[in-house]
Amino acid sequence: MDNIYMKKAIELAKKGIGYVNPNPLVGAVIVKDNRIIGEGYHKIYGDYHAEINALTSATENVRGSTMYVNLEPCSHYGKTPPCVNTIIKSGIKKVVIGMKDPNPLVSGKGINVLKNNEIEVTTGIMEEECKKLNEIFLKYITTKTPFCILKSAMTLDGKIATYTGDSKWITNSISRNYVHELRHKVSGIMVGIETILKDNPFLNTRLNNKQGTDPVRIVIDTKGRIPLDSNVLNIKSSAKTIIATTTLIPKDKLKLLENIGCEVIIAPLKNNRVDLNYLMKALGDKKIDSVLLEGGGELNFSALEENIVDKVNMFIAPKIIGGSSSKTPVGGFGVNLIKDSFNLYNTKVHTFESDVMIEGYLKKE
Ligand code: AOF
Ligand code: ZN
Repeated sequence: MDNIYMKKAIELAKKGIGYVNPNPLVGAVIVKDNRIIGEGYHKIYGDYHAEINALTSATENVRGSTMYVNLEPCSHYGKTPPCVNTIIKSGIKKVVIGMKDPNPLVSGKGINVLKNNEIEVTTGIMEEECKKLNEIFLKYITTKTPFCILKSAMTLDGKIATYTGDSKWITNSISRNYVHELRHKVSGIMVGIETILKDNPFLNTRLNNKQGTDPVRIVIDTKGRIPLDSNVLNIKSSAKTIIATTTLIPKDKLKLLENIGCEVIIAPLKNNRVDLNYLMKALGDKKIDSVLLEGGGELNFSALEENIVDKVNMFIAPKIIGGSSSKTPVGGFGVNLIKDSFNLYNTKVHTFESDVMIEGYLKKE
C-alpha cells in the first residue's frame, strides 16, 4: 500500500513541472482507514508547500492519519513557515517519506523534528523514483549550478542536417512535442551562436495540449556576433534572453544588446571560448536550476569536455541522408581513443512511434 500512495504523491508532484523551478516537485497524500482524505502538490514557485495544500484539502479531520510525501517535509523558515510544525499541530500520526531533502537547510532535520514529536516516520519508499523525479533539484540545491541536459536529434546515419544544411525535420511530431515538454520543464535553453546564425530559432515552448513556460534563452556568443534582428532577441516571451560572451564583444554591440533588454554575461575566455564552468555558476546565481543544451556540435563537444553535462537525450530517426560533410550531433576535435569516450550510465530507451530516444547520465550513480 505504501507504494500505491507514494506513486500518487509522485503523480501529484509532476503537476508542478515547469512552474516551481528552482524548487522541488512535491506531492502529498493523506490517508485514513485506507482512504485518501486529502491531497496536494507544490503548484507554483514561492507558494504553499505540498504538505500544506494536502492538509488544507482534507475532507475530514486528519487526526490519526498518515501523510505520504515524496520529499522530507521542511523544518526551516523560508518563503513559508516549516511544514513540520503544521504537520505536528494537525495530529497526523505517521509520515511516509520518499527521500531525504538534499537541501542543507533541511537534510534530516525535518525527519528528526517529526520523530521528536512522537510522529512515526518511514523513509526511502520508492526512493529511486523520487530521486529521479527531482534530479534537477538534487543537483542544483547541492552545487548551485544548473542540471544540464544535452539534447540532439540525428538520422540513423548520425547526421543532424543534410549537406545543404536542411534539418526540418529529422524527428517526428511526437518526438518534437516531447522536446517542447523538456523546454517547459527546464529554466534555461542554451545554444551556440552558429545555431542562431544558421537556423534563427525562437527557442520558446510550443506544446500541443497546453500553454507552456518559456525557458530563459542563453546564447553562447564569444565575439558578440548575434544579429539584432535574430528571433531570440525579438520574440514576445515572459522569459528573457541572456547573451554569454567575453571581452571580445565590441563595446558598442554590448550597449546595443543591453539597450534592447538583453542580459549580457561577460565570462572569462577558456581556449578562446566562453568558459562554460564559469557560465554555469553565473546561471546558478540567477536561480537557473536546469539548462537544456540544444547544441550545435561545437558547443556540445565543449560542454562534454568541460564536464558540464549531466544527462543526454539523443533522438534517432529512421532516415538515412548521407553526405561526408553533413554535420553530426557532437563535433569539435573529438577524443583520441575509444577509452576516452564520454560514457553514458543508467541508459534507457524510449520510443516515439518509429523514432528512438536514448537517455543516459554522464556520471555513475
Ligand atoms: C517547495 N515545495 O512542497 C516543499 C519544499 O523557498 P521556500 O521557502 O518555498 O522553501 C523551499 C524549500 O523547502 C525547498 O528547497 C525544500 O528544501 C523544502 N520543501 N519546497 O518549494 C514543497 N515540500
Ligand atoms: Zn515545507
